[in-house]
Amino acid sequence: LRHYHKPSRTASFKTLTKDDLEHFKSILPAETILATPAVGGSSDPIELEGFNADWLNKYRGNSQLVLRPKTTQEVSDILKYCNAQGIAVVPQGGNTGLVGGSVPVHDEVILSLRNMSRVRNYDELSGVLVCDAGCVLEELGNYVGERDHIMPLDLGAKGSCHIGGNVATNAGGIRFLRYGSLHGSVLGLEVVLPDGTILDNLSTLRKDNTGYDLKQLFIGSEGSLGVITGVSVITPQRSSAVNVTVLGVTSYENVQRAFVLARKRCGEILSAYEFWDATCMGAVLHHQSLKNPLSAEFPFYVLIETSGSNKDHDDEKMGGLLEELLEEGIVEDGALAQDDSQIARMWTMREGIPESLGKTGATYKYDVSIPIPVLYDIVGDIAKRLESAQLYKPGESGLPVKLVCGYGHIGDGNLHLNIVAEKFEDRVADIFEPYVYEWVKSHRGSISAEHGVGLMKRDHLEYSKSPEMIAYMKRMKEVFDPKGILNPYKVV
Ligand code: FAD
Ligand code: 2HG
Ligand code: ZN
Repeated sequence: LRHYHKPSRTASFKTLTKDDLEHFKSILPAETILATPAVGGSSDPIELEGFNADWLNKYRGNSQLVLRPKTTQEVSDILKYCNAQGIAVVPQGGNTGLVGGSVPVHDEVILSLRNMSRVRNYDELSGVLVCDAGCVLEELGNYVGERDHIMPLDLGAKGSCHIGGNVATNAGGIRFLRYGSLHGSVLGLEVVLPDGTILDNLSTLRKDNTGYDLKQLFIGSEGSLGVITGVSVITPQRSSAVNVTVLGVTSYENVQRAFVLARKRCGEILSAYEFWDATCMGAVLHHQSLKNPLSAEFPFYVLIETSGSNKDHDDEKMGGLLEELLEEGIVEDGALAQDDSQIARMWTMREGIPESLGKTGATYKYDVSIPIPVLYDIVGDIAKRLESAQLYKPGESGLPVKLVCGYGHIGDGNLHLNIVAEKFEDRVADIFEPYVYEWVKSHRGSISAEHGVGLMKRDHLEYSKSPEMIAYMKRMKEVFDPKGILNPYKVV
């Protein structure tokens, strides 16, 4: 496919030999190595499939060796050897990334962090958690939940993604509106550089202005500068009162008006403001066995969550907001969750969208930041272009494109434009690429709000970054990874 061509293999990277495998056996426990007969091992290639293919089933590598170290020292020993030998390596967390960054492009060694999943320390006074990078986000949420705290980020992939992967992608998610970016809540990192150097920057301090804040470079570096092995992160107090409502809205204009009013009336307790359109709702209701909590279908749905410490106060505020939204005619209908299971179901309705679209067909994903007033325009625009090209007609089956839809973190100015097709093919992608990127650039937006660059957007950075910035990014890559062995072909 023209749109997803694989960069050719860098000829100078070493092709693995039996001697390399023998070396890895000498530095790692046997059970942490998966090696196929092609490199002298005995693992069935099928065992490596889940490491070679991405969540979207769109990007696929051909690695014959997966290493799953248990300690930071083992990560260091692996990288030191790979760097000296010129062996390319792709760091992998939960493999839920959506831009082709977490799987090899060719035969890179996969360095999986999944065996590094220990909580190292938790300070209940400060709420600072220090843990291994391979801890699964949901498990950390349970751990701090038992201590009356929450993780500062949450996302649909929480059951599989690792905190190290979250940091490596600077994941946003549904708590961003309230708790901000990982650039603020990550207090320290332990990182192994490509030459094996262990950078111990695992600080637990809130404030530390001793010069350049190196850890920030690794947040969002997508495995291109170093392997994150440890994370120190501040966890907020859990709110005792949580309210969630799902609203039916007839226009995008009113989705915005409701956001303004929600901030005005509930600003200090507002913890999420998410939206999705009728097409997403159709897919999620079909695939998640959920029922629409509203009395009718609407063009747009909004989920508002409040989190505070006084139930009576919060109930009164949320109730007042709902009343005003209905009275003003900003929303047509609203359902307020009455208990925790209804709250969970409403969240599944929002968080189940990516999975439901994935079950519908091959999904093209664009994750853009655009000023809120024009954020949704691109969805209708793309649908029209596909219709003109006779590739799509809303509600009609048998055409190459099945669905065009939009959803996302509207409170953060972040839209997820998804186009679901029968299969990935150039005549479809030609209609919206590079059109989407040009459109985003014309609004001074970002072509990646939260999913990163990976392989998918590596050649499109110029739509969001100046040539000078890209040149400095490349220089940074050279400083940390002069031989370019770490996650090659990605990011820059
Ligand atoms: P992987 O997918 O394994 O890796 C992602 C990238 O990070 C790769 O480039 C990899 O090389 C690198 N990497 C992973 N671990 C390390 C490490 N320890 N050291 C160095 N580099 C590493 N993203 C959002 O921002 N917001 C969302 O709301 C959101 N929702 C999602 C919902 C679903 C259903 C899915 C499938 C994905 C979603 N994502 C979202 C995308 C994704 O970025 C996140 O799921 C997550 O942050 C990736 O973590 P991971 O452990 O799976 O990393
Ligand atoms: C979400 O917000 C995720 O649900 C995934 O970021 C978005 O799959 C997508 O396009
Ligand atoms: Zn998202």
